Amino acid sequence: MHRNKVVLATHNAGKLRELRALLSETDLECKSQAEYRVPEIPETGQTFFENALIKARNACRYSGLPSIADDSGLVVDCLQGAPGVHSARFAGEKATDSDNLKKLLQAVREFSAEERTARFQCAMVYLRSESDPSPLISVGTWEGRISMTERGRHGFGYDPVFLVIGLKRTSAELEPQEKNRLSHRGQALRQLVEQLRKEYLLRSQNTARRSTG
Ligand code: ITT
Repeated sequence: MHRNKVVLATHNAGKLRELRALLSETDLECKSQAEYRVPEIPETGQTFFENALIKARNACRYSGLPSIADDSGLVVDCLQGAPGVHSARFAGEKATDSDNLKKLLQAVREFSAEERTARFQCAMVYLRSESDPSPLISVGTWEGRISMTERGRHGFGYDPVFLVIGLKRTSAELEPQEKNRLSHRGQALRQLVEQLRKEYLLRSQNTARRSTG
């Protein structure tokens, strides 16, 4: 059977791992953008959605295939929503996860545990081609609090300081499957896959109708 190919438009190895795991139960054939030498593109948007579209369009342009992109970040209430769309580069252009974590813990150190409410947000898009005028879109939000110290070894980015609401663990202390079941990215991707299933079903019904018709 023909499998639908899709390029996962990210340079972030942690994200790529999570997206692949979540899509492994579909019949989509996932390609990394490295396979098509897709160059990084500046994320100049003011919203998660604008940036997701910029990345997805860039991947379609270089691969000639449909693509999925996610733009995500951590929104911290006592920091007026920072780091937000700047999460990947909070501590500077070349910042590592560890630099960003240090800067965040420093920035929230004067706030109490109750004041450290935060959420991960994710905007996801599926673009059929570079000029697709109606991408499939979805969002996910995951509520939590910023912890006082780093804990856990799983995940990536801000996971070691994100205390999940209702659990006494950080998202870095969750097994990968559990994180995917709860996370902003998991929520957004499941909604996107639902929309894709409908689209593929319609497409195959139309093809069958044409060939019998
Ligand atoms: P791509 O743009 O190539 O996908 P990126 O890391 O630059 O990679 P974003 O611009 O979407 O991706 O920035 C997302 C940042 O937000 C990411 O680098 C982390 O710092 C943080 N982040 C997003 N989702 C996260 C998660 O599930 N766990 C921990 N941190 C996360």
